[in-house]
Amino acid sequence: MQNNVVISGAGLWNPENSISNEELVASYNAYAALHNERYATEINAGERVAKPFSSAEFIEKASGIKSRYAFVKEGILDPERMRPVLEEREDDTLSHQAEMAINAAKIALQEANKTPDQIDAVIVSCAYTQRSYPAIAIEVQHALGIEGFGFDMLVACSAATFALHRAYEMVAAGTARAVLVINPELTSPQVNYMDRDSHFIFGDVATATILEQESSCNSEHAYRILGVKAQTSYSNNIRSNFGYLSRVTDTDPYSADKLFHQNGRKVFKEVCPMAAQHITDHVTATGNTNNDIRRWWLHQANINMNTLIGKKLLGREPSADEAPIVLDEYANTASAGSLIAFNKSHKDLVKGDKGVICSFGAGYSIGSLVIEKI
Ligand code: CO8
Repeated sequence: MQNNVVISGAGLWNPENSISNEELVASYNAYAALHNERYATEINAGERVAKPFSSAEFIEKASGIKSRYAFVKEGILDPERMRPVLEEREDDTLSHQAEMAINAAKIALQEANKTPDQIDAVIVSCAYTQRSYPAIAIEVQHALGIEGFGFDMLVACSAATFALHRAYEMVAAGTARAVLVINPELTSPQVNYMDRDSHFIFGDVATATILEQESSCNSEHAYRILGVKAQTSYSNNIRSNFGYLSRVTDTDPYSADKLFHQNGRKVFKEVCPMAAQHITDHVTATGNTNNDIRRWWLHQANINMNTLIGKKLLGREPSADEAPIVLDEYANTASAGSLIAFNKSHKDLVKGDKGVICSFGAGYSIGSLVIEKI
C-alpha cells in the first residue's frame, strides 16, 4: 500500500544583490563598444564580427524580465571582466551552493513544522553543481544535522520537478518519512554576459520543498500530490558544454559553447506545444480537466511562453492570479522558477483547490505535479 504524500513546506531565498536591465545593458554596451574599438581593423576587414548593442526595452518585451538576483554582483558589470568574482573557499568552509541551499531549507523546514531529525533524505537538484563530490546534498545534510542520506541530481530546467518526483516515490514507498528537496540555482557563473542574445536571461536563487507522509503532516499549508509525470526528448537547442572533460580537450574553457547558449526561437516553438499537451494529459490522468485547476505554477523562462501555454490550456489568457509570473523580479532561474511562483502564491488557496507545478526546457525536459490543498 502506498502512503499519501504531501508538500508540507516551501522555502525561497534570494541573494541581496539585484541587477536591473538598465544596469546590465549599460555594462554590456560598454563592453561591446570596447570590443568593437579594440578589433576595428579586423571588423572592417570582415575577419571578425562587430558586437551588436543590447536594449532594456527589447529584454522586457521579449522576455518579461526587468531584473535578476546575483549571488555575487562584483565583476558581472565590469566591461573588462563580464563574469562574477567568486572567492575560492577552503575545503572545511561551507561551499557557495550549500550556503544558498541551507538558507532556503531552513525556511521550508519552518513552514512544514519539521526538525532535522524528522527528515530522512536530502536531494540537491539544479542545473549545475559546483563540484562532483562530495555531493552538495551530503554537505547540507551534515550542516543541518540530518541523518539518513543525500544525493545530487542535474536535470537543467526540470531539476526541481524531477527531484520532487524522486522524493514523492520515496515517501509513497515508505523508504523515507520526509524528504528535503533543494534547488540552489547558481546560474551566473555560466551566463555569457558578453552575448547580447542571452546576457539578460538568468538569475540566482534557491528554493526548498519538504515532502512527507500525509499522516505525519502538521503544516498549515499542505498540498496532497495527486500525480507526477515526466517526459524528456533529446534536443541540442539549449546547451552548455562545460564539464570535467574541459581540462583535457585543449579547447578554450571561456569559449561561448562552454557557457549557456540556445536557439531561443526554436525552443519557444517546440517546447510550448509539448508542455501544453503534457500538462493536459497529466491533469486528465488525475480525473480532472484544465478548468478544475485553480492555480498554475509554471516554469519561468519567458512571459510570452507562459501566456501561449496558458491559452492552449484554458482557451483564453490566464490571469496573473491563476498563473503567477515572477520573471520580472527573478528572471529565469533554471529549475527554480515554478517553485518561486509556488512559494509566493500558495498560502491563499483553500481546501480542495487544485494546482499544477510544471517545468519545461533544456533536455528537452518536462516535469509536472498535480496537487490539491488539504
Ligand atoms: N537587445 C536588443 N536586441 C536583441 C537582443 C538584445 N538583448 N537580443 C536579441 N536581439 C535582436 C535579435 O538579434 C533579433 O534581431 P533581428 O530580427 O534583426 O535578427 C531580434 O532582436 C529578435 O530576436 P529573437 O528572435 O531572438 O527574439 P525573441 O523574440 O525570440 O526573444 C528570447 C528571444 C527571449 C530568448 C526568446 O526566444 C525565448 O525566451 N525563448 C525561449 C527560451 C527558453 O525557454 N529557453 C530555455 C532556457 S533554458 C533554462 O531555462 C534552463 C537551462 C539551464 C540553466 C542555465 C543557467 C546559465
